[in-house]
Amino acid sequence: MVAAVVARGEFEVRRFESIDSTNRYLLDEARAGAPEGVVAVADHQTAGRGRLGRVWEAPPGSALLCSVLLRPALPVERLHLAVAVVALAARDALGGRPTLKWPNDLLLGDRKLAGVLAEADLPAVVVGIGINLTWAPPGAACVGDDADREVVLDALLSSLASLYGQWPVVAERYAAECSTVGQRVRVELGDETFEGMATAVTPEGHLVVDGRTVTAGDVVHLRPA
Ligand code: BT5
Repeated sequence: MVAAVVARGEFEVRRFESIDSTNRYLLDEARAGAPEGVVAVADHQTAGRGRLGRVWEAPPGSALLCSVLLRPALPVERLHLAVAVVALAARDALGGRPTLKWPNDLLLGDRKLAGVLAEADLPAVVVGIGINLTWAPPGAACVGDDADREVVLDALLSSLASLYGQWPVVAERYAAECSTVGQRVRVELGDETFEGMATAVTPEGHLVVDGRTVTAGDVVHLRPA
C-alpha cells in the first residue's frame, strides 16, 4: 500500500513504510502504464535487490532506498546512461564527495556507499538506488549519523531533473568523473575474467580496458602492483 504521494517538481513520489523492492514495484507500475517520473521511496525493503540476483541490505530507516521510473528514449546500447544519470545525481546530492565506480557503484574511499540497479521493460527503465546513510554492512561505507534522508532525496531529484535527457552531458560528465578510469582493474564477466588498465568510458557509458570495450560485468579496482 502506498503510504503517501507527494508531487516534487517533475516527480510524483510514492512512499512506503515497507515494500519488497521499490524496483519491483515500479516495474509492475510501468507495465500497467505508469508515466515517467514516478518515484518510489521505502523506509524498508524486505527483498531489496542488487544485480544478478544479489541482495541489497539495509535496516529500516537507515538508507535512502528509492527508484525512479524513466522512459528515456535511449537506444539499447546507450541504456547505461540511465544508470549514469542517477549515479551522477546521487554524487551531486552528496556534495560531490563519493566517487563513481563503473558500472554502478558510488564509493567513499574504496568502500561502497551506494549501488544503482537499472532494470528495463522497454521502453520503461526503472533505476533504483540504495544509499547507506546511517548504517553500512561490514566493509562498506555510510554517509554518517547526521545524514538527512529528505535532504538527500530532494537534492538527488533536483539534480536528476536538471541532467535528465541531456545525454551528451551525462556521458561526458560520467566519463570525466568515473574513478575507475586510470585504475588497474579485474573485469569479471559471466564466463571470463581478465585484468588490465581502464583507460576510458565511451559515449555509451561502457568501460574501455586495454582497448577492449566492456558493456556489462563486475569490476574490481586493483591496487598498483
Ligand atoms: C547494486 O547491486 O549495488 C545495486 C543495489 C540497488 C539497490 C536499490 S535500493 C532501491 C532499489 N530497489 C531494489 O530492490 N534495489 C534498488 P550489485 O552491484 O549487484 O551489488 C550487490 C552487492 O552489494 C551484494 O551482493 C552485497 O555484497 C553488497 N551489498 C548489499 N547491501 C549493501 C549495502 N547496503 N551497502 C554496500 N554493499 C551492499
